[in-house]
Order: sequence, then C-alpha cells, then structure tokens
Amino acid sequence: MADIDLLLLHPPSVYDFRKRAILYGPVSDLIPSSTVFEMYPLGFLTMASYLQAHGLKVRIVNLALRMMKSDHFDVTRFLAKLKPTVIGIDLHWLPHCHGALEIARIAKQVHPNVPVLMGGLSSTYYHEELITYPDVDYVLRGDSTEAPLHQLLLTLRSGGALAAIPNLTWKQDGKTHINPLSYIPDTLDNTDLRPDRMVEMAIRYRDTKSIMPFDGWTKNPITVVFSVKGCSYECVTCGSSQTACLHVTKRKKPVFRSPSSMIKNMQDISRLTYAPIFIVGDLLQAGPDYARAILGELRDAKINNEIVFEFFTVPPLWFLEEIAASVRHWSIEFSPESHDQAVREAQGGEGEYDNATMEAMFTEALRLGCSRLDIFFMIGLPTQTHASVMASIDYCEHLFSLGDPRLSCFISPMGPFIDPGSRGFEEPERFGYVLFAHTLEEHRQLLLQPSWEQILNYETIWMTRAELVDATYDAGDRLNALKMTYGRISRRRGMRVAQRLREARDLRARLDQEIGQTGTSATREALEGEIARFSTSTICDKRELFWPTHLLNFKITEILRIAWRVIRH
Ligand code: B12
Repeated sequence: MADIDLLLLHPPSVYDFRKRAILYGPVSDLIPSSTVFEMYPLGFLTMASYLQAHGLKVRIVNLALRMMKSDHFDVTRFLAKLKPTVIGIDLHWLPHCHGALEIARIAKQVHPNVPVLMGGLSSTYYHEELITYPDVDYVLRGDSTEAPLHQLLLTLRSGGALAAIPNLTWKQDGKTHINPLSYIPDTLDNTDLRPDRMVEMAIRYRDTKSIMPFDGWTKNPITVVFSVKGCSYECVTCGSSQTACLHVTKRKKPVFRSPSSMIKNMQDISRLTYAPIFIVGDLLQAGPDYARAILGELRDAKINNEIVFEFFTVPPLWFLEEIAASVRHWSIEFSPESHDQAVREAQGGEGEYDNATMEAMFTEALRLGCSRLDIFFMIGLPTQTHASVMASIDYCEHLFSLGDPRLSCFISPMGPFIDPGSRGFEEPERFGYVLFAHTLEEHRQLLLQPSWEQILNYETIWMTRAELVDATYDAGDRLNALKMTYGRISRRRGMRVAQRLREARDLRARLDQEIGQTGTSATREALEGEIARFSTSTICDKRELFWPTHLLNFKITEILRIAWRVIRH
C-alpha cells in the first residue's frame, strides 16, 4: 500500500560522481551548491505546497545531497524502503541530464510498477527525446506545473483519460502522445513556496537530511521568493529569455506575482528564519507602480531579514531611495557580465547603460545604506576575448579602489552548458557560438568527459574551449589577488583559493596530456571520487557569497509550533 502520493527526487548532475574521475571545473563557484548541483528546484516546494493543500502526500528527497554527504548512502536501498504511487524526478537544469536518467533507471528497477514522471525546463525542451527513454513514463512540460500535476495524480488514481491533461507528454503501448502545452497561467498567486511544508516533511518522515536544499544550508540558510515567470529581456545565453520562453514554455510575456502574495511569502519565511530573502527577478521589470507597491507592502510588513534585490539594468535613484526608506536591511546583486558596454550589448538585453551611470548607482546605493553590493561578471559572452575578460578584472580593481568594502566583484565561466532554448543555442552562428552537443543524449555523454574543457557544450568564435578555461583561471587568479590587496578577503582565505587554483590548473594540464590514452592513469586515479578539491572554491571561496549568520539561524518556537501541528494530525 503506497504511503506517498508523489515522491520527488532530485538527482545529482552525474551519477555516480562518487566513483568517477572528472575535473568538473569552477562552474558552481558562484552558487550555493557544489559541482554536483545538489540544489533542488524551487518548484519542488511550490508543487509540494499545492498538492498538500489538495490533500495529497508529497515527500521531497534530495538524493544528490544524500549521496554527497555519505559515500555509503545507497540509492537503491533507500528507494526500496519507500512506497510511492508516482516518482517525480527533476530534469530542470540540463547539467542533471546524466543523473536524472540514471535515477529514473534505478527507480524503475526498484519499483517497476510505479510511474516515473519528469519535469522542469530542460524536460520541457527535450520532452520528445526524453519520453523515448524506457524508464520515463511521463513528462510534464511548462514553467507552472502544479495544477496539471494534481490532475495527473488524480487521473492515475482513477484511471481517467490522460489525453485530457494539459502539458503532458506520455506514452502508451509504445506510442508517444503529446498533449498541447495549454496550461500557461497568467497569475502566480495560486502557487506558494511555503517554508513550513519543509519543516512538516522533515518531521513527518523523520528525515531532515533529505529535505535540505543544498550542502551547508542550515549554516547559511539563504532563502528565495520568486516574483516572475518569463522575462522581457533578451540575453543571448539565457534559457529563460523572452525568445526562449516563447518557444520553450510558450509564455509570451512575463507574469508577475502580486505584491500581497509575495509579501505573505516573505512573512512566512521570516517567521521561521533570520536568513536573507532573495527576490528573484528585477521588480522594475513590471513597471514602477508594481515595484512601488511591493516596497509599500514591505514597509508595512516590517520584515527584519535582509532583503536581497537583483536588477537587470541600472535602477533609477528614486527606487533606491524608496528601498532605503522601506526596508531595514537590504543588499543588491548586479550582473553587468562585462565591463565593456559593447560586449554587454552583444549579449543583448541588459547592456543599455554606460559604466559611469552604473558606478553612480553603486555609489548612491552604498550611500543609502545598502549593506552589500555584489557585482557579477561572466566568461563566454559573444564578442568577448581573453583580453576583454582580463580588462573586466582591471575594471574590478577600479571598483575596489572606490574604497567601499561592501562592494565586491565575482567572475565565473558560463558553464557547463549554454542553455538550450537560448538564442545563442538556437542560432549559434548568428551570435558566434559553436556547439558541441545538441541532443539530450549528446549532453549526457559530454558530462562524462574527463575535464570541464571537454564538458563545455560550446565555444565562441572569439575563444576556444581551451581559451575559455584559461581565461577563467587567469581571471580568477588575478581577481583573487586583488581581493587580498583591497581587503575584500583575508590573506589566509585568498592564499587557499590561489593554492586550489594552482592544483586545478596542474591537474588540467596532466589530464590534457593523457586524453586519448587508454587504460588507467595515476592522474585519473587521484581524481576518482574527488568532487570538491579541484573544482570547488578554485576561483573564489564559496563563503564569500554567504551573508553573516546568526547564532541560531532558525526560530525554534515556530518550528515547535509546526511540529505540534504535524503530531496532532
Ligand atoms: C532562481 C534561479 C536559480 C537559483 C536556484 C533556484 C532553485 N533552487 O530553483 C540559483 C541562483 C541557485 C540557480 C542556480 C543555477 N541555475 Co538557475 N535560475 C534561476 C531563475 C532565475 C529563476 C527560477 C525560478 O524562479 N523558478 C520558479 C520556481 C517556482 O519554478 P521552477 O523551479 O522552475 O519549477 C517549476 C517548473 O520548472 C516545473 N518543474 C521543475 N522541476 C520539476 C520536476 C517535476 C517532476 C515536475 C513535474 C515539474 C518540475 O514545475 C515547477 C512548478 O511549477 C531561472 C531563470 C528563470 N527566469 O526561470 C534560472 C535558470 C533556471 N537557471 C539556470 C541554470 C543553468 C542554473 C545553473 C546550472 C547555473 C550554474 N552553472 O551555476 C545552477 C544550477 C543550481 C543547482 N541545481 O544546484 C538556467 C537553466 C537552463 C537549463 N535548461 O538548464 C535558467 C533557465 C536561466 C539561467 N541561465 O540562469 N538558479
């Protein structure tokens, strides 16, 4: 008898990374998770919240994290103990295409009669190919699957018509059926990302380990609210740009969450934790009235957590002033991607400002009390050369020399993949990209290559894959040195990054020499199961991304209240 209506599994990027010898590269240095990409989609929480509100039992298991935390964690044995009606696996980010399908295979072996469902952006893009894999029964497409998923679970229970479920790709008797992608809601207010559901799940299944979003989250519990689905910007490399959405999720224009729904979500988070709350999406994208309305409600809500704003372009001064007047603790994430306006323009969408305007905004934000200003640059953009990347680092020095320690800079390679559905992926010649993989299966094979130079699914006509890797290490090295010089990081921390970076470069050189050679090699043996040492914090220490934490990051009384609610039911 099944005791879970839907078991949601988050796979590692590559299965089984614990036994493989791969130099993944610094592709995850600027996100909270590691090269295993152990963070599950936010959508797991919105789906769980929605289904639970409709009386269904959902359990989330972060298999990637469980595998990371223990070499002895046995996926097969773990799954065998569970009794789900349906197993859902995310193939949201393309770098999970190896792990997701391997987990599907194991799930089918263990539970041959339990349907396996996949979903997420990459599943949507590759649904026709994905459904051909023997272990995948259903693919649910689109950027908002809560309601069709509910319908699917009820239909599977009652034996009704699958053809009636929007967004579903399915197969029966060897024949594939593609239902129209017709569920594209124009409101986001009927889905919520309730943090108390995480606590409930942890208590109900007596398993806190499986619900953790990423390694180290309890120590650095950054939280997120989303404000938008779709986008009106046209960044060439983004799989969720306006054009990408039009083709992949069929969303014609962005839809924004109402201010009251967002603020309620932030209050729910604030009741549980002191952690910073990151607002995904530039609020100004929906126009000044919307952005003002959010700030108005935020002011009334008196939330004490630090609120992190991101901007896709330089915000006007009045907006910064209103933030300062409405929010007690706030910070900014800004991604010019390049110091060079011409490169920004080639990347599309976000470049229509000059550096002087951008710097004036930085100065104003800091003057108004912004507690932290993180500026992000990227490697792998159209028209960008090695020299241009290094000039971006010179520009970082210029920003450091403005003298405010709250401002810091980061750089990372676009990797491992340029997003499917992005304009760069769909029209590579037009934007100067050369692709090394197109299909899902080709990407699965790329992920098993020995070194990230061969894993990258692209290069540009301005930089080969080898040059992209060189530029990354060169830029990382110099930026790290600058951060020590300008006191952005301690000498000790900087020296460690420099050391790891040297080791990674060294290893890469040795792997390069051995590529093409068959049989075992000492270099690859040394790398076996080594996921972190040569690929994590090799261009920047991950801890630089974390916000200061409290002695207790969570509010115990609220956790006890939720526990009591679970026990009573
Ligand atoms: C916020 C965000 C992040 C956050 C993480 C948020 C999270 N945990 O989900 C951070 C900054 C950490 C991040 C990291 C990465 N991201 Co990101 N991210 C976004 C962003 C801006 C918004 C996502 C969002 O708000 N989702 C809203 C939630 C509620 O919906 P959802 O999670 O998508 O889930 C819904 C559907 O997708 C679907 N669904 C998802 N999974 C499943 C599973 C099943 C079984 C089913 C049925 C349905 C389903 O149903 C859900 C509910 O409706 C998008 C761009 C965008 N505007 O969409 C990029 C985006 C998704 N990210 C992208 C990428 C590439 C990455 C990284 C790989 C980048 C990198 N190299 O570091 C990493 C991977 C991190 C990891 N897994 O460890 C690409 C994905 C392209 C692709 N097809 O692969 C996007 C499209 C754009 C981009 N380049 O940033 N990201």
